Amino acid sequence: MALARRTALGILGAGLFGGALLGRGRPGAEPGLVTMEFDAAPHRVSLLGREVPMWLYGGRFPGPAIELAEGETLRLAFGNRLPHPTNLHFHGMHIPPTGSADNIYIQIPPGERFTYEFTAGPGTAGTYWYHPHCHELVARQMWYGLSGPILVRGPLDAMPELAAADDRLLVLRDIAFEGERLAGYTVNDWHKGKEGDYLLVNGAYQPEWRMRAGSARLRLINVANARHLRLALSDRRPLFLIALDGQFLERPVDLEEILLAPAQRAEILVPFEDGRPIELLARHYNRGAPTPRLRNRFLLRMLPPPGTRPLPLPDRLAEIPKLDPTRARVQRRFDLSMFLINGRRYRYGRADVRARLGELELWRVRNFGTMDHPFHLHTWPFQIRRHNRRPPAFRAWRDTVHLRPGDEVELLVPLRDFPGRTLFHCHIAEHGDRGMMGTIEVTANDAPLAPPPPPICFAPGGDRMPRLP
Ligand SMILES: [Cu+2]
Repeated sequence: MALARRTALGILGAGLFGGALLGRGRPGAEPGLVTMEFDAAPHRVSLLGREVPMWLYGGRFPGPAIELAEGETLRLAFGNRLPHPTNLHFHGMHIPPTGSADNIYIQIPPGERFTYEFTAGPGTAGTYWYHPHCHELVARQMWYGLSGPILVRGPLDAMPELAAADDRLLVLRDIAFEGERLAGYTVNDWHKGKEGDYLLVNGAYQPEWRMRAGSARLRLINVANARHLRLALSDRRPLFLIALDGQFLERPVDLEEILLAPAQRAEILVPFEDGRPIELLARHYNRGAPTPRLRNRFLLRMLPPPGTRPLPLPDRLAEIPKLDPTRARVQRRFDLSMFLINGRRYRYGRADVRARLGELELWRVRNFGTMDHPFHLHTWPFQIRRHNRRPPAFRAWRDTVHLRPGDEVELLVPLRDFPGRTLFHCHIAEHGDRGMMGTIEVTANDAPLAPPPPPICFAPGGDRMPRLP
């Protein structure tokens, strides 16, 4: 029974990635257990006519899709075959920040292995991603290829309007070359965040996909280090937003475009109205820093199947509880400026926020910088109460909120379920590595947590990547 279902999911998984064959969960010996195994290692990748050295998960670019159903446990045997330490962060997932789950204090030296294990709880269905979180090495490890998608399925996916759509994962990032290599780091990259001039979808440049249904469900993940993606469809067709940062909305929202800051996800439904091909476009976006001009006019072309009709839109999706701000007894403020949060640079192990498990907190985050900063909190999804004093147009769970210069957001943060020590930070990867990050400790009884293990991740120095093969 479990075997049959996993097999079915697996076949679907291959299609989800636009036909690419992927490493994926195998049926475990125990019911509800999905086992996977992959390493981070140097590989050469064919990209736009070049053979470029990169660092990859499981030899794939992007990394293998992790697919789970709510209630299932992932056991992932992970090996580090890089010449420097690394680890894994499961971005956006509401799982413990401790033990062998989303614990960024696990640091895996070169040549060693670690087995991650966690359970996707009820209500976690959605689109997430994984990447390294070894401080000061994050940006380079991501730029040179280390990230991959996570997909959790749940009961809502069985709705006829969703189940019949052509369900696809789109791992989006930019890239740049310097001869036969990926472009190396410059001093300026460490200031503004590293960007490229080509946009890729699942590692492919401007792919053409033959679609299999009258509507597509596109699970968009921005894994870029710094590139903000202002996405739209050709012919100014509307897109129907159904999920943000992995979590379903209450009902589809009709939009002309969507902005995805680094690390953010969105799921959209695209009806193929008239059988004409549709392109996914990235419009120019000014994030307060000079941005390399993109060479692509479009990211992806979708060719609808002949003779099919678009599926109806679902009219109800998830129930999202309304959080009561008067219940938020703890209020905090987070002032972002260049590479600092509340005037401080990240220091490993220093508790910048001490909080109590079970509290609902109100966080006011302000951007005093001259460039956009996406603010990310691990472990606990939050709701935006107000953005620049205005309530958002619709309710949503988020894990990364995007702030333009001068912006102020108020977040309602329920610190539920999982005590432990973890991070909040700017998700421009270079800004995080430069210290635009802080530590939050959440405990049930205010007792201090044991100190974290000594750090081993810190970069060997220099602004070039650690040596490639
Ligand atoms: Cu930033």
